[in-house]
Amino acid sequence: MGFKNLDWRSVEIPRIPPKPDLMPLTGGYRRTPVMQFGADIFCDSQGIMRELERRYPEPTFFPGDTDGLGWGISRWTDGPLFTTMIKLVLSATADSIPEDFARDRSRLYLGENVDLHAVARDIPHLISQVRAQFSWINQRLETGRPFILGDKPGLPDAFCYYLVWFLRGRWRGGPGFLSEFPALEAWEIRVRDIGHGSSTGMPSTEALEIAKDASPEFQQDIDSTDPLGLSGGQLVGVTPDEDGGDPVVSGSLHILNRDSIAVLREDPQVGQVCVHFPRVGYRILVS
Ligand SMILES: N[C@@H](CCC(=O)N[C@@H](CS)C(=O)NCC(=O)O)C(=O)O
Repeated sequence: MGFKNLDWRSVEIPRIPPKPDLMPLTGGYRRTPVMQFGADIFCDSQGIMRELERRYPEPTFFPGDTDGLGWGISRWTDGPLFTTMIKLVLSATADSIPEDFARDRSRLYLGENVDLHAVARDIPHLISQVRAQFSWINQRLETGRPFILGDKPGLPDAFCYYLVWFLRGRWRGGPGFLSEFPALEAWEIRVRDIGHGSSTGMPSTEALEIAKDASPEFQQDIDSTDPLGLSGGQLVGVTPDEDGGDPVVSGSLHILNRDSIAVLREDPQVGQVCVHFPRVGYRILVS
């Protein structure tokens, strides 16, 4: 939001389910963040950023003709690197965070019945893995350019920044760990200074009213060459493609292309909504 200098409304949702004012909008998707434009709901930061780039192309998330590269980097930062960091931070904080929160997040990211105390025995190894990967970001920034892609901020800065924010703020060892990387720390301040645009708080019930008063903006658009061979209007389910026990969002297929999936669904509280997901990292289920 800050890169594109946007005015937006911010709705806070509960940290763990139930999330009663989110479910009517997403149809079951429970993760954070989601973005709403009227009756269109965009799930996952990947889907959110793609839509922001489409609506607000300038300044671009892809400065210097770097299209494509940022998405590739996101599969590393949001994938294996994030999972390793989650193991490290959750197991290192297991005794100091609320039990229901620890149970929820370890099931979501590490699978059912994971023993965080057993994971904690691996902390030195986990730190070694994160350390090497953070040193790659640091090396990139040591070249003297202010941002990861060069002179202007772009998608990789956002995808790397939240990891640094997470380590610094959620793990007692974070500040000491990060102090090994001065170029990264200087970049961290530059990205922090970009800020979040201008946001005003909004009650979650107002988000439901907005969806109810709006209609989905998008026409049906199905790629006929898609490998799954699906048709518009077909009943499908969509769920994150990891074993986190995430619920399946069901609806009629409305958009299907290389990068996006969207389903239309009806909800008694908000009427018809269109729920959008990125393609990569999500699985479509057909009954
Ligand atoms: N790939 C997703 C991951 C989202 C994710 O796992 N977010 C965490 C934020 S802590 C979450 O949703 N945790 C569970 C929750 O908020 O209920 C994205 O980039 O948006």
